[in-house]
Amino acid sequence: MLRFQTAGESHGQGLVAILSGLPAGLRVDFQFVNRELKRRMGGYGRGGRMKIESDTVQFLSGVRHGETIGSPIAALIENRDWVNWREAMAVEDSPAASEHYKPLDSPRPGHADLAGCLKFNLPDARYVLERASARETAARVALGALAKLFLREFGIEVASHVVAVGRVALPHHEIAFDAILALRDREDPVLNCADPETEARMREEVDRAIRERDSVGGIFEVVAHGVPPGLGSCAQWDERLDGQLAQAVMSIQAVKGVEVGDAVESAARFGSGVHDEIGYDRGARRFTRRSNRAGGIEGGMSNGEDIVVRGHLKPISTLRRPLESVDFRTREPVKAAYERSDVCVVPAAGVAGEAMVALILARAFLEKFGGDSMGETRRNFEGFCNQVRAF
Ligand code: EPS
Repeated sequence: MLRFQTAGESHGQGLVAILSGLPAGLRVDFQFVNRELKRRMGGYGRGGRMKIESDTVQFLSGVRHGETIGSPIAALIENRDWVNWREAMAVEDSPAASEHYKPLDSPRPGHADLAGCLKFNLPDARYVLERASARETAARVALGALAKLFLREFGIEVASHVVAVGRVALPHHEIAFDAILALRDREDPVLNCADPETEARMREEVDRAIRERDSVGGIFEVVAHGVPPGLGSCAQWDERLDGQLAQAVMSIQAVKGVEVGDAVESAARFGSGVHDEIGYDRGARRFTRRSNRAGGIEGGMSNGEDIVVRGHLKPISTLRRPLESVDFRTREPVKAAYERSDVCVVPAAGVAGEAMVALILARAFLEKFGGDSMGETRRNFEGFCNQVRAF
């Protein structure tokens, strides 16, 4: 079974992650993994922190001579900002602490500050925000890159694009998969939107948030192309692929809603205008669809069409124009804390979304096809493909 966990605080020494269950014999393209980390750092509306960091991964175990060996893979990404915080984190009343470490005791509405302090019985929200921070998604992206390399061996690619920033939305959703995939090679992702005219308006929306000392959310869409039918299952609630994807994408910091296919639009339509009619291509010996409003999943199982998952992001909760809060010590009304922050993170969240979708698909793939080595997994996969062709 493919499993992973992450550890690390935003201003601690670094982030670590362990992935176990990948078969032996998968070639690891280190440049690809680091390029994925770089993509996550980019996008218009990022704050000062990203000028400090330069995320790269070190694999401490599980990879030898550029290939997986079947043992757990441990990954490390160092925090460059740690240099500024090292002393402050170690000794609370050091000179560095007074410079860098100000207790955060006016919790920000929308952030983990208040709920986390109440839960862990901590007096200072900084202890909570360190782990709640979206910095943690760097670790997920490193592991997600490995999941992508694994899926790629079976002809599956996962990519994302931004379909809305604030009030500006992509007017049509029929962006070809190749156009979404091509966004990955951009030097500067800007807002990771495949339509230049919409992207320019999205940029204006971010500028407006900056001008108004505010923040802005939006919607990213992750598309997985080349997924075989039969991943996930209708047999049990927790085996349903859409349920697993929804949890994975919802777990990304600032995501407050997850949509599979055209779920939101479909809820307002009659069934005849929603379900994807079925055809058959005798030449290719495969079932076909004229539309993909189901987002590639029916009955909790992949149906062979592109898997489409959207994450709806709330705006970042650290505001230059802070909302009302209460001081932890005096219980008097105060403005919520402000500190260095991003204004818009929708493209970065999309990269984290790709990682989560890739990890869940890789897990579902290995549940179906198994295998301790790539050769074994491939044999099992090809056997199933032959069965589907002969159906
Ligand atoms: C974050 C606050 C900012 C973001 C951070 C998430 O960090 P800092 O407080 O160091 O300026 O930049 O995101 C990342 C560091 C990252 O790598 O994505 C928050 O409060 O959640």
